[in-house]
Amino acid sequence: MFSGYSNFSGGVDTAFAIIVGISLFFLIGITAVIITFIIKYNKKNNPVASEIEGSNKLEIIWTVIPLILVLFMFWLGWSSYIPMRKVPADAMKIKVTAQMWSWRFEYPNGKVEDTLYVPVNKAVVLNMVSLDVIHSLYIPAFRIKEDVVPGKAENYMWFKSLVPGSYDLFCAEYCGLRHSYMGTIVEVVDQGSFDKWYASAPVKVDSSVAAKPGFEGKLLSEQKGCIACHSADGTKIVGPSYKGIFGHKVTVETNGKEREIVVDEEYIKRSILEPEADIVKGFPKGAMISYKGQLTDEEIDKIIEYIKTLSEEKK
Ligand code: HEC
Ligand SMILES: [Cu+2]
Repeated sequence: MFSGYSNFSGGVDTAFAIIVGISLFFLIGITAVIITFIIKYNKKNNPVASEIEGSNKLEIIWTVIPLILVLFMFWLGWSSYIPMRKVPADAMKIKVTAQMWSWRFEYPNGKVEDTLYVPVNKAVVLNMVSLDVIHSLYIPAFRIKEDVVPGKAENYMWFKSLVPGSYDLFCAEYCGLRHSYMGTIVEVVDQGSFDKWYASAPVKVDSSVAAKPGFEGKLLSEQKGCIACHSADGTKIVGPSYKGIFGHKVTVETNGKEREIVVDEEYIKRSILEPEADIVKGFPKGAMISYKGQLTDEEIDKIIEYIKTLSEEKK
């Protein structure tokens, strides 16, 4: 009935249109009956109340027909849902990591991106994990959505895109303060461009930029999603800004007691690995999760170097 942008859009749109059609039919039909009865049985047209006996025939009709209709609607949904759970064996596997408030896509060759690149007309399966709360990956144009439940082993969905272009990808599960920022793009490209992109170096870095101190730490902050909560310009988002903290005093709560501490390498490292150890005054406990196992010591050092550069101009 419809074609659309993915192999599933047709089935979903058809089911939607048919169900809306049936609902409209009954909305109009029932309204018409109500109006007819209001006119037919009002005081003027029907001064003496009429007693109407029940009718078995009518009751059977209005039970059986809707029963068949709802079973038909169920079948419509079910038959377009089942193929969504059957992943073709040759589907390209992409690992998706959801985190407050970003998406990360990892390809079989190790390439990592925050935009989902897929070749047109090729089956793609997204194997999804969440590092914190429940997120939900939603691509409206493809008519697919699947929750990403933390701790659940198998969150997956698959699709085949049909038309090259850029499509919105959203998080459809309210997941906190910056939930609305948790969106990105699906880029559907032809196989040739995809192969070229796939073979290119994972991160394109201009060496003159890379040489600047803190550059790699900045990149890591973006890739790991720290920037969702920590700004570099003094703005308070969910956590304190990185700007000007290094070498300065901060009031934290440790084991329920307030104390002042100077921000140094050790403190930053502890803040990243054990965010619950020292809670910065005025910020919520438990908002930041531990990055133990997600960042190597070397990467933490790079982030520290980056945070240091944000304090230099202040001194
Ligand atoms: C979900 C939001 C969130 C994310 C993501 C997040 N943090 Fe935090 N962070 C916080 C909050 C809230 C605090 C303040 C409470 C506390 O100390 O635990 C904090 C505190 C900190 C502090 C101490 C800051 C200070 O002023 O003393 C550092 C350093 C830090 N985070 C680094 C990081 C790094 C590096 C990452 C990424 C690897 C990261 N954070 C990701 C929310 C977040
Ligand atoms: Cu989310």
